[in-house]
Amino acid sequence: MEIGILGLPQSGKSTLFEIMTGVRSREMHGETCVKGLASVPDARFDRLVEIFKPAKVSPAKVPFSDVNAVGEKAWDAVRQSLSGAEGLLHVVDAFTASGVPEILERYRKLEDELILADLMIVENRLERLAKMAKKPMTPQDTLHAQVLPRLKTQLEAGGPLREIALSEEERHGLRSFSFWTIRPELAVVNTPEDKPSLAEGFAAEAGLSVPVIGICCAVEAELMALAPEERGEFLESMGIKEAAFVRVIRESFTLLGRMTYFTVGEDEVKAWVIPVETKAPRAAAAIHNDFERGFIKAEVIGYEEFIACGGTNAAAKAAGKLRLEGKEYIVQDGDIINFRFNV
Ligand SMILES: Nc1nc2c(ncn2[C@@H]2O[C@H](COP(=O)(O)OP(=O)(O)OP(=O)(O)O)[C@@H](O)[C@H]2O)c(=O)[nH]1
Ligand SMILES: [Mg+2]
Repeated sequence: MEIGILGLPQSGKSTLFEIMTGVRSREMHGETCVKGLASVPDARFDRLVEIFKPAKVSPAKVPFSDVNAVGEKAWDAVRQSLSGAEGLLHVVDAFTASGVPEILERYRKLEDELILADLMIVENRLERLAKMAKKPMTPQDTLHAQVLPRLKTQLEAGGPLREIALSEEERHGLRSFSFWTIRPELAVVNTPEDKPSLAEGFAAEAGLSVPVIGICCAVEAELMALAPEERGEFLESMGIKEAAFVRVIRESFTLLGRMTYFTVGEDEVKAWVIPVETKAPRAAAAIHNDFERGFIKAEVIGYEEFIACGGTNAAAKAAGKLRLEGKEYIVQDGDIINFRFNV
């Protein structure tokens, strides 16, 4: 699981990356691809930390990648560095734009390049398939021959591949292409300080099928340069309830279809990241592979319920709210779990 940051040159990619991860990518000269982890903000997690006061605090993390590439080979470097990224964060410079039309133009410029890059891959593959028409086809070839013309039509019409309905099998068969536009995307509009409304203007005009978040990176970089205890006051003085980068991280996390469950105790409170719809033994494997093999039961209580019955393990147990779940249980977002296993 990883999110790649994309955008035209000087759009604020590294600034946003630093705000979210604390890693100073702009100062890492010579490193093409810089990786960093952003903690996923979660009020439930913070509350659990308050309750248990653990020795160790481990929030959920999302890895982001920022690419430092200039010159002729920049595009190749970006492609290579981000080939493994599951999702994309497309940063658009609105802080030097004259208005919504120019922001749209900038967004389209990169989006069209991505569409073109995908189209070239599709055309190459279709050409090769046409040449081997008389040879026996593998199941993979057959799948490509069936699906790729549909993708070609979409790309030629200027549409991203993520808008096409694909079966799980088709999606799997297309994985090796690492298409840009098949991956989930979040558009981030980097607005000028005095015109945050440009982001809504852009979202309304663009009519995209991807989520759009507005952020003023300059202001939020200032915020993060402050000591943590001064940040609340700064936000208040700006009339902001929550920093926008927090929403960017949270939305990125959701974009990849991930959720969290918690393990709690005095030694550690930890948020574990798993795909939605994960069954209990698989969820246990996030902690340790042995937990999946030796899975017996999961002791589960939902976060809300845990808080409602007093916010302690003893109270939850006394109220009979701890459920014992088996192998088929699908873990829910916010579950507090204690696995019973045998290895
Ligand atoms: N006024 C203003 N300037 C910004 C904002 N965000 C970034 N900048 C400035 O724009 C310049 C480029 O920012 P970067 O974060 O390095 O942009 P980038 O997309 O990583 O640039 P490249 O990696 O060179 O493509 C820097 O001088 C930033 O200080 C913003 O919200 N407002
Ligand atoms: Mg940069």
